[in-house]
Amino acid sequence: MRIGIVCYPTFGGSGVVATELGKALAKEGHEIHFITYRQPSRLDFFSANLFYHEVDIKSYPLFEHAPYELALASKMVNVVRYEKLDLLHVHYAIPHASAAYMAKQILKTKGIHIPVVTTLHGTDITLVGKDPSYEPVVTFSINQSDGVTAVSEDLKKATFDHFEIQKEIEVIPNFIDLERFKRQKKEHFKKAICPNDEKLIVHTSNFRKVKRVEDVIYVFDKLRKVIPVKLLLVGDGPERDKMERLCRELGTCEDVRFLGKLDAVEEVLSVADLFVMPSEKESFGLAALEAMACEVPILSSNAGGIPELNIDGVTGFNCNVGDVDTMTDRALEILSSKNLPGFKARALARAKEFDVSNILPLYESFYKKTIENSLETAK
Ligand code: GMT
Repeated sequence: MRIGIVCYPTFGGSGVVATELGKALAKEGHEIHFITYRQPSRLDFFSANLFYHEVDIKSYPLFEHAPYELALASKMVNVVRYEKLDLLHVHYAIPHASAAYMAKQILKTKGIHIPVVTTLHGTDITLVGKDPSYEPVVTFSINQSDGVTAVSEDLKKATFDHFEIQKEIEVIPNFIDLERFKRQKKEHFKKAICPNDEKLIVHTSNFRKVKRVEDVIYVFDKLRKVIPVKLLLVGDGPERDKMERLCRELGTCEDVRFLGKLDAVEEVLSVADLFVMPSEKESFGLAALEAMACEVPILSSNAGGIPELNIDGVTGFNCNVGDVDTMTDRALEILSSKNLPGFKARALARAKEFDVSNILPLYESFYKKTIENSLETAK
């Protein structure tokens, strides 16, 4: 198939899933055309089946906000037309699903039919999408998509709860490349961070409010009063300064390191003993899956779709959002030398269920079904 993939080319989960999906599809022989405003961060190599089309967002003194959606829709029209695409797959509803709708209508006037698949990732539904300033467009463009997928059962339910959706939604979970995400021998790195064999806690995120990074720090602060521990915080975002201040207030700075955005996050995960994801909302929790693939148990909140991934008492624990006391108790349970090896092994076993080789065929058959159904409807 010739597939156009539209996504945010950032470190965010939806961009990562879209990029990895495109790469995996290309390996299977499909021709993949990325349509984004910047080269996606994990797409910096040559492959015969991968193409990149940059959305050129022209500004003009009259515009206070450059019209991204129009530039994107125009680019989609041209790529579908000249590259003869079979399908457009847009990731994150805002504004990608409505731009795809516009492109589809323009192409129709040229006698070209293009089926559109929209994948809902999380905040496009649970936070931004349901805001009254976007809701009508989000509802309309989901209903106009030829196929809709969501990354968890919980996100599917939230979509039906918050929007008037007449479409079926297929759940296709996030996936992981176990070739890349696996525990590597990085003993020298572990020794440098934990010279006295401390347990290593890791959190990775985009430091948005919804991630509740402060809970990671509060849990860590309680833990370090009981056992020797160190904390690595990977990623960057709006809450980072506040979190650095909190560490200073709590006096934890000497045991905490902020590493910023990292490409090779698997190297850090390879030396971790516990991954903490206390999010307020989280449709799936790709970062937790990456940790599990590196044999790291998960201490998480029970928000959104996280419990569909992190099995309570098996691969880690799920606690109520903000309940840092219970989180600390659970962390101690996981980190005890009696329990830790079992949690690590079960985290890996669970991650294997989400291997890309299991999930890719779900997307391929969804594409085929969507193309067939949309051709029927277009007749
Ligand atoms: O994690 C983020 O905030 C980024 C966000 C995105 O849309 O880029 O991630 C969402 O999509 C990921 C991939 O499907 C999911 O694994 C994350 O759980 C989800 N984030 C939230 O729901 C907050």
